[in-house]
Amino acid sequence: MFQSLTLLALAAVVSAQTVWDVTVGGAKAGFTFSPSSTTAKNGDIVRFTFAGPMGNHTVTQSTFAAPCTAVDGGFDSGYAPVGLPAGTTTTSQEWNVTITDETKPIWFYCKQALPSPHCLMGMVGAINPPPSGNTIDKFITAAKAVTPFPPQSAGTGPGIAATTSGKPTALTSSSSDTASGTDSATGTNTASGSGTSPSNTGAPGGAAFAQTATSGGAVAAAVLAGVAAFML
Ligand SMILES: [Cu+2]
Repeated sequence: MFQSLTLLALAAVVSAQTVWDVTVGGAKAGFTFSPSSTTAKNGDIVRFTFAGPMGNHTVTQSTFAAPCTAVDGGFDSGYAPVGLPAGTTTTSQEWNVTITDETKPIWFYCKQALPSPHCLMGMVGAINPPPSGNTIDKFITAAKAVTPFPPQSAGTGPGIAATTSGKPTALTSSSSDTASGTDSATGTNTASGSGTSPSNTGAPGGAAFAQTATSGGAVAAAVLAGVAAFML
């Protein structure tokens, strides 16, 4: 146990990869991405958690000019049902976007049309939007002004300025290994609302290591020193 946590800590230190959490829908957030705007560097992961129940949303890449239309070559999570339609799993799902060009704004929306188009309710978001000009606030306003809701198609992928993890995956105990590594590296579990996943409960050490991912070289060095001491 300790050794695997140590390896995870080392991986976090070496990659310096940051995971940014965005909640998709859910009881608290409603028809929104929360937060709606994220700033992320190349190699960083934006982890979308389809929170439920209930909801059935998408994360679909669009453009500033056409907020509610899938852009050619853009990413598309596809629908991630959480308790909706009835009978589907009520387990939250997660889906990762990895940034490949931090200089380009990434605009996205939810293409769900029921009970009424989520995009027109302002269910849109951005990664690395400019602080002035085409801002996230203007994007949200533009989405709400789209009329009529355009016909929807699947994104053709793989993503513009980003790549994805494939299809959304349910947060289950059997699939927690990878997530566990990510969680330990970033310490963003509490913010994501996924605290019930097994990956969080088994690793009191994870919280300690989490700080190494965000607080810089001194702590990283301390961890390495600790590892060295452990190996002696
Ligand atoms: Cu939606």
